Amino acid sequence: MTTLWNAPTVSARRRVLVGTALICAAWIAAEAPLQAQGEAYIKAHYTKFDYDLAMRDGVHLFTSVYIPKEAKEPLPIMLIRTPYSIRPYGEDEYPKSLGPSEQFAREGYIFAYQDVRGRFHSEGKFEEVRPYKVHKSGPADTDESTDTWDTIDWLIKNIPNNNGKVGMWGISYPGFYVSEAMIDSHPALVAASPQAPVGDWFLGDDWHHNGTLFLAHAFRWFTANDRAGNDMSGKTPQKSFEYPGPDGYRLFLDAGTLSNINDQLLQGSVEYWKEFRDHPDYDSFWQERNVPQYFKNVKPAVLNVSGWYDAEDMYGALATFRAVEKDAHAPFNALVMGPWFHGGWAGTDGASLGAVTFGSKTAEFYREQIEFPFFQHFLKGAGGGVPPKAYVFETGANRWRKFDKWPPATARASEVYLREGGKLEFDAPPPGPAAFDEYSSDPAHPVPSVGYIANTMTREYMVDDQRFAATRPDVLVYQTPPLKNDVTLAGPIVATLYVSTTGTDSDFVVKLIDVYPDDSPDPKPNPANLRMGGYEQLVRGEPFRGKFRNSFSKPEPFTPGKISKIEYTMPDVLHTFRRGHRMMVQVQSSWFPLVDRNPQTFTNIYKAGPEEFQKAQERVYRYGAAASNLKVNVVPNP
Ligand code: PG9
Repeated sequence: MTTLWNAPTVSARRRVLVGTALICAAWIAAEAPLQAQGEAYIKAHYTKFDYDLAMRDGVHLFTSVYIPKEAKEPLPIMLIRTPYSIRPYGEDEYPKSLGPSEQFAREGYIFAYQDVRGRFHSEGKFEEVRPYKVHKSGPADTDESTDTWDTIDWLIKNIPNNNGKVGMWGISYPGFYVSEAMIDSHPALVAASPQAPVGDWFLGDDWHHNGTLFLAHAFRWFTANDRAGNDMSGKTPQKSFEYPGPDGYRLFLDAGTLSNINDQLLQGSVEYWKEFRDHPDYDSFWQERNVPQYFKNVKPAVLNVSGWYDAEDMYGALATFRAVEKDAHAPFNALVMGPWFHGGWAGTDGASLGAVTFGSKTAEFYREQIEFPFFQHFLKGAGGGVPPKAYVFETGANRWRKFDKWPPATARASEVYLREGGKLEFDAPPPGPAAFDEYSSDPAHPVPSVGYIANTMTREYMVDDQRFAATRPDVLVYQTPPLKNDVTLAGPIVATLYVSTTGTDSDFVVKLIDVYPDDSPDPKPNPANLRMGGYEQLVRGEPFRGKFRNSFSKPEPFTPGKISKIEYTMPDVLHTFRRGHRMMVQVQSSWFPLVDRNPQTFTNIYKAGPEEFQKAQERVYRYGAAASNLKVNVVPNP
């Protein structure tokens, strides 16, 4: 047995000893493995070394390396790069856990944690989702891909007893850094797991979905993480916004316009708000931050992970999987989707979300049977083999499915149509005459995004009961009769709407819902007083900003009263509507405060004044030439 008590040879600028144990931000908790060993275990089995690693342009990145005290063989290195602080700082301070889950420390991997450029103890200038530089003129030209390359190069040359293989993992923002590492990657990076990585900040991740602003989420995240005056020493907790009360709907509605939210609530303290305001369309600023376009000749094995109910970066996970698949160079590329909220696969047992239960501890299963074996296989040549192309949890039926293609090869394209009398049918409506349903959309009374009081985007909103919305006059409801057989949908859902509006811009929100039978049992015990009979579980919901219907880069006003087609792709599902359940679709023009309000006037909404917010009469058409529908893939049941 080799004893690794000696410090590795240090060619980094200096070793540093700083700080004490520190902060615990709510969003980081999601990443902490549930069954962490505890600080005492880590301290007993690992020795910590701190380095300032010089990048090619001379900027130093702060890196803590944890080395097992005993090892039987050369070991792989697990690297994570984060903007959220690699606390605790100081070589005598140890965290409660290391790696993606407790198995990794028990197995005895080497771990390297790094503050990215410009964050906490690292030098340089931080840039949100720093774009990859396609053309580099010299060593001064760095990006996250080069910073990772330089880090890995130093680690494998200087950390003793490593086996020359590096694995990377990270959830959300750290997932973005894994994606960047996969571009022009260092040859030692052999296994990469981008977990809910940012893929595109305008089309579907975090701040924007199809051009709408995810207001409640952006407001909370920026105030907690990137606001003037935030403490970057890593010694004290960062201060998030002090909400005056629990009611975000009231807070944001009373503030009125987005400019007021910036001026009055944020008091201009979030510098990034300027980017929102100056780039209201999908211009080159956002386009160069689209990460998946850069995946060319990907070399590491890739495990893409996210949750069906990941409200933040499910788009990025699916887009990353598809781009690596299309590139077709990676030695391995697989997709894992479970019934999880953002990061729930790392921080919970995955047995339930909100009112919905999944029949087993799905996240534990993932950590033990999918994630750990993946890294064992590619970093140590050990374990029981690799996961299939798609290892995906089928919600509704509550079982794991394995497919060798995603969406599954057996999936058959089908359409489900909005029909007269609130019906939802697999048969198209008759050719004519023109038929539609209509509602009045009033920005002064937007449809709430949840049926309870909350001041931020909630973890469970993506499975919440939609009965509160179904009863509103500004929400259209279409549903099937109780199903005679199970219906399983797999893959993306394309919403095709034929609409007209009396305004010049409007949002449309499409929600696909699983309606439970009236006799569905309530949980026992039932402390939250859930009523599951007739529960309307959101399966997938996405908004679309109408002015982008022909191009995200060149918005166009609606011609009042003229029928226009809106077509957009909603993120994938694997969901079974059980026999006796109904399929339901709801259509509405606001989803507040999850999504900012559309003034229903063609304008730059970030600068819009109160006078531009006006009521509009919306029509959704449902006849031959204008047959609004959802395009789905139906999978035969085994
Ligand atoms: N979804 C969060 C995020 C990612 C990237 C940038 C900013 C925020 C996160 O949970 O990290």
